[in-house]
Amino acid sequence: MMKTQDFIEIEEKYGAHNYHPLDVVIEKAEGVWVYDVEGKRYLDCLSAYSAVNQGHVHPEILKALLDQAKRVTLTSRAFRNDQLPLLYKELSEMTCYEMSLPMNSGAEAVETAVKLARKWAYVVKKVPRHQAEIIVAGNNFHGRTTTIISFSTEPSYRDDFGPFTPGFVVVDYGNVEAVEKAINANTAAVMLEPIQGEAGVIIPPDGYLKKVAELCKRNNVLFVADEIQTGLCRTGKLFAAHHEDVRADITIVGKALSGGFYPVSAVLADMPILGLFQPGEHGSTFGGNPLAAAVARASLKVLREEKLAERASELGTYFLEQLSEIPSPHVKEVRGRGLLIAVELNTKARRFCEALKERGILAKETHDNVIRFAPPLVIDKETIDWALPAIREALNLP
Ligand code: IF1
Repeated sequence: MMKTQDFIEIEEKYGAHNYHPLDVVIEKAEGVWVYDVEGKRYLDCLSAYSAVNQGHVHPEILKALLDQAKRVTLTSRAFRNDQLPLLYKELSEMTCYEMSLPMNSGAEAVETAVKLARKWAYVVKKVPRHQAEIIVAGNNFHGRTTTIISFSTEPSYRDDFGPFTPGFVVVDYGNVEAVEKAINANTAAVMLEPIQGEAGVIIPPDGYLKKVAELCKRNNVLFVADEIQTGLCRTGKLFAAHHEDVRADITIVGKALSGGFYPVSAVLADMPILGLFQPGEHGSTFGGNPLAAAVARASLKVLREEKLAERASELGTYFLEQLSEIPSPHVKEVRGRGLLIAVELNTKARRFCEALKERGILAKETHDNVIRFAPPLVIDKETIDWALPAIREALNLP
């Protein structure tokens, strides 16, 4: 029988070392729980970075996947399929955007939004060709492609991978005046995460998103919200921008669009913007395939039917309150919205994540000193109450 250490040795020997995972080897999962190869159970407090908002292996999404896999999985977009139109319609009804464009990974959807904003700038705003600028925020995370890392401010994501794609302007996150100063006649878009996930669950000052959206409107600039991590109920609303009553011109979704079964992402916008793409200008072999569309339809249905936004809001408020009350010499700040919660420490977080793992809770540090608590949205109060004493113990290591 292969044990944890055997799997780790094989992985380290044959796999690229672009990650430093916790040493737990998961073999199955259900709801909020994952199980390792030794049979130990853990509460998943990462949810695959918010991809499994619906909980692991949700039975209804599983059924949709299996049913569709038996019929047809891939047609390419050279032919039509009977699932994609229904996904388009259901996405539109749920998100109130007129149209969408399906891709696979989050990074691909961000790339798609960048191309779309540029095309809009040239065709509609009449920016001189190849002069369009997109304003982004410092400490952003939008993915790993060469264009996206071109405007990353994290040296390890960027420095060894140039030359970079031009056309991006970085301003401080949370500062409206900085955006205002950066806007010029060539500005196509401002692209932001409504809450910066990877930067450590950074919530911008109240009114920031609203003011930036208004600024964009006044200056004929598109407001693009990357809701890949914050969207689809994670923060207690369908989109995190809704906390400030903002409707972005373009919203990007991914991760939980498939409930973790399969990479499915999409760009959402109205006809005057998304209608600009002409046949041949953009595409993907797997984007919008019938298996992806069936899985996405089921994933959206679960978000609606299980009222996961309300659940994230209620349980997130409770979890945040309880975490804030944990006395610990190491905690600097507890912050969050819905079930996207961060505990910022005044010391390195890794050993606390190891201690949590020993106590049956999987959480991952981000940026050295932040622990993220983002369980699947199907978690209940009893499970949070079960976790709290273990978290309290771990946060009080010497
Ligand atoms: C990794 C972080 C989270 C995202 C936003 C686009 C993407 C992501 C707002 C790209 C992806 C993931 C990627 C994953 C770790 C993870 C992450 F810590 F790196 F930043 F979630 F917090 N926009 N985030 O959060 O989506 O192409 O990966 O589907 O290791 O890169 P993708």
